[in-house]
Amino acid sequence: MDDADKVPKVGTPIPGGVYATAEPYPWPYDGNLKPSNTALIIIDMQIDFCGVGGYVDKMGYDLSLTRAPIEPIKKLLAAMRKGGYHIIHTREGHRPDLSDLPANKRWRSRQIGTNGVGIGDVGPCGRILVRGEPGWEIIPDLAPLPGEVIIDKPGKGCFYATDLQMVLNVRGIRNLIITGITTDVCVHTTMRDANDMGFECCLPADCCAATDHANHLAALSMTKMQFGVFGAVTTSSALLEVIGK
Ligand code: C5J
Repeated sequence: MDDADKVPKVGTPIPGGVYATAEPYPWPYDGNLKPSNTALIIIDMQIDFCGVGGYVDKMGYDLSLTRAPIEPIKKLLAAMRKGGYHIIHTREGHRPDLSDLPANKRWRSRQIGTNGVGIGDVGPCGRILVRGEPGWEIIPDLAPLPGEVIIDKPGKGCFYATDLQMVLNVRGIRNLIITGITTDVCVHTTMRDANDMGFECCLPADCCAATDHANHLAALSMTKMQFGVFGAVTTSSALLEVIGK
């Protein structure tokens, strides 16, 4: 046997480890998956992104796309709550006085919104993406329970201008199961930042969605490059196999 034979094959699971089937490697990389070090992050499942009359609806996108992950997330959330995992919800939104809304973000949103209505303006669900308005609320199907962490963010990534990193560190969380909408925007920005900070991330493909399905698929595909450049891609059923039903 020469030295090359002694090196474990790339991606070989560690005996006794706990892994979910995932691509391009069984997740997490070291099989260290347990409730105390793992969080489910549910990103921006707000009426503005997946409800009738919300921001995404006003922009004219197909709501069935951003609503598709609701049921898979619901199932995963129930199992992870039961298993005692950390649950973290996020909401994108701005202060009512719009002091945290960059002018270019507002301008762009007004170009695509119906009749020039954009972020901060009044739509069918109240002022679009403004904290405290009906459209900014998380949908009832995925409403946070008392005691679950909610991160309010003014941008796309969940770390920028929030205390998420501190919350994760204080709780000793290392693994992040990242779900929500949209795959190519808030989900990916968060996964990229988390990966740079050393968190071990996975995306359950059926638990996220984009306003354009091709972008969703591309975001999943780019995650898997370079043997998981940002982490791994899995499914809710693969996670439920190891987390419990
Ligand atoms: C977007 C988000 N797409 N939650 N926000 O503007 O992805």
